[in-house]
Amino acid sequence: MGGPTATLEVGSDGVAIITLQNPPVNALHPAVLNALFNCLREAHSRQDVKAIVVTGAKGRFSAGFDINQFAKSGGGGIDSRINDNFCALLESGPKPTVAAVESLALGGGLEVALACNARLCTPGTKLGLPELQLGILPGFGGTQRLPRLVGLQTAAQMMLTSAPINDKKAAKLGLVDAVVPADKLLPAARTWAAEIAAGTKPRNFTLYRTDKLEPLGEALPILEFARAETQKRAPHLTHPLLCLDAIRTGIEEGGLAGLRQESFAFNKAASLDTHKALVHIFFAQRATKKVRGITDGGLKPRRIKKIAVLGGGLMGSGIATASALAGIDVLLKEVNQKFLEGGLARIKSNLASRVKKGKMTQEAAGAVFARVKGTLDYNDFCSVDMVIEAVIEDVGLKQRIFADLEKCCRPDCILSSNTSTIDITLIGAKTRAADRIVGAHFFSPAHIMPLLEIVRTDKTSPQVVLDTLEYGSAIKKTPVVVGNCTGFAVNRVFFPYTQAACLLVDLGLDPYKIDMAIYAGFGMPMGPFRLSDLVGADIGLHVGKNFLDSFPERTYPANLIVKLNEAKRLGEKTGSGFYAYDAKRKAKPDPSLAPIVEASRKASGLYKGGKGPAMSPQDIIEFIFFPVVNEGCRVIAEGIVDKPADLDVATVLSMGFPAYRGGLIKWADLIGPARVAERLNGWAAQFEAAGLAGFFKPCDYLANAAKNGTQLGAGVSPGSRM
Ligand code: 3H9
Repeated sequence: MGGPTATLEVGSDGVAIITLQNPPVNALHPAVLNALFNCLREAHSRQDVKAIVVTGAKGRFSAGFDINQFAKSGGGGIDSRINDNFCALLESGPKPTVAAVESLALGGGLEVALACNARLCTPGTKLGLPELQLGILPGFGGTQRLPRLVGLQTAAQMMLTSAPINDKKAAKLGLVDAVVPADKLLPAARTWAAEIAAGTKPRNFTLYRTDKLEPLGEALPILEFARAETQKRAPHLTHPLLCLDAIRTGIEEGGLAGLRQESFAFNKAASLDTHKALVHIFFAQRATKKVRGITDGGLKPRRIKKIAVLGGGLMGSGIATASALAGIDVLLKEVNQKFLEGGLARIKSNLASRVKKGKMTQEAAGAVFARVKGTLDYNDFCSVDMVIEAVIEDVGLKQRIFADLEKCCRPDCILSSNTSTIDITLIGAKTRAADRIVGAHFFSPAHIMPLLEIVRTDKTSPQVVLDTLEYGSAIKKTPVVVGNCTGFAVNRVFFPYTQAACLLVDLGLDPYKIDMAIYAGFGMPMGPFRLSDLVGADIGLHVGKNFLDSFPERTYPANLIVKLNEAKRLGEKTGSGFYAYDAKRKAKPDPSLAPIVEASRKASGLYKGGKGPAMSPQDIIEFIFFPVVNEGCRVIAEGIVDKPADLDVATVLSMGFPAYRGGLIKWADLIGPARVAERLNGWAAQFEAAGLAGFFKPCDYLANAAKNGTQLGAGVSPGSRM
């Protein structure tokens, strides 16, 4: 079993089989590409070979270029000596080539197949060019060959969305020539290749085809429309436009000119921070499931087959929905029949909405719903592997529930709480089951939001953390293991977010201008005030109080949220908050907010009149996010996250921090810790007299990175404090 390579085997039928070998996904490591090139040269030169089949080892064709190479290059672009001559040899060498594609052909993997003279695939195969997801574009001719096989409109859409298509669609579009069962794939590909060699099947040279391309008069408007839409949808991104440039050159000047433009565009995209950020997130997301002391020992996860959810409210019903969708049996417990029916109805409605969106059939939704059983007592709790408590945030109530659970569940049952604010240790204080108690913090709506914070205490057993990780993956969440502290990781890191925004308003800035800077200028899904309206000002006040109690030295007591509560403007749910909401919940700036803003400014004592300090959108972004970075650094230093990259994933998947900025800590590293610390120190000095220096002062972890020129993301957590 050597390293990454490609091997050549010539059969008695004169067909050479070249196998890409780099399991598990046969990523195209430079060694694989060089071996592919050498195999092709040998096959083309051998007298006993009349045709060539390219396939992948161990049931998978290829997931594309080896993304580790991008990470290794530090994002400065991959080695320009990467051998891409194999494409020309595949397409136009002396012998015909056929790709035998099993299971997946993505990115460079699909590009290898596109360069072959024909393609066969197995049922269930996924084919796509997802490079844009990594901040680059297809670099092995995909921008030229895909449009020539499936038409410009479809190809542009496949590249711009990064979404793969299945075998059926691929066959319909002409992307593959036939779909063949896995056990017949190689024999069928051999025959196909031999027939091309014999002249009984045509040999297609995709790069030189034009029959599938829309006429120029249609093609250019398609590209212009795609460009306008892309700029509207992703105004911060350059690489999709570079991809469209390469496609356009090919359409206007031919495939060879298109290849040259593709190469230029690829190198340009690979040099941008967006690429570094997205590659970082790709690996960081997969690494959240690898936790020191949990997954690196000999422990084996136990499968969670049945759970009980306590509370059928918005969170409980969402958790039950996600679990039932993953094939897990669910017991939903409520305190009375009316609440139970309400909870079950919410689950039904969650499933109905999936049916409406075409994500599942009515029949499948019925089968999922049948996995959920309602109950008003603990009688069946001895049959469950895990309980998730999702009742109101009342410590006394939760303690009573956990004491009951200890009595009626099996001794190996995991007892978890979905609390977002209460100390997990406190919740289990009235039990002797501390080793089985863990936080399972979902984000609303729980059946849709992809993140699951798994909160371990200093007593939670590694086995319980491992099982909960497994459960998180099973229900298709990205699980991130965090320590037990106020706000855990996500809420803790984001507490200065709204507070800094409120501080800016108290200084005289317009709240809508602030929201615009964060939304349109930075790329968050919404600004802090729109978010506050979505969450509810009452919840904001409650959570803010928690932080004030826990971290009084660095909390800005946001008057604005207090005043909104006094005015009963709680946000979307009351029809007004920072914004006014119409019947369709569309937000509009609201002039009647002015007296509340005025009252808050007066109470703060910070307002000096006029429109406040002159600040550019970038200043606003830094004023709001640098304190968030600072708190993120404390979370890393305290070992609340297993590794800094976990915080990047958590901020992307919870608050919608743009993935193309790499998540909170990667973003700060790309800016440079020294600059972040310098600005924070500046504000700390500026606001010292107002007693707000603590809100800005860089923590030791950040200050040290700034001083030593190290990266925040490079810091290894000293082990969870829990
Ligand atoms: C490209 O091709 C550029 C070219 O056009 C031009 C270049 C000049 N490389 O996701 P999983 C690893 S760019 C290296 O957990 P799944 C992955 O990290 C590439 N490693 O499994 C993981 O490792 P570990 C364009 C890769 O079944 C393991 O494989 N292609 C690559 O849920 C299993 O992965 C893409 O963007 C790779 N290309 O999903 C495809 N792919 O076990 C990206 C995977 O150590 N990949 N790994 O954590 C995917 O979308 C999914 O991984 C895939 C499998 C669907 C393939």
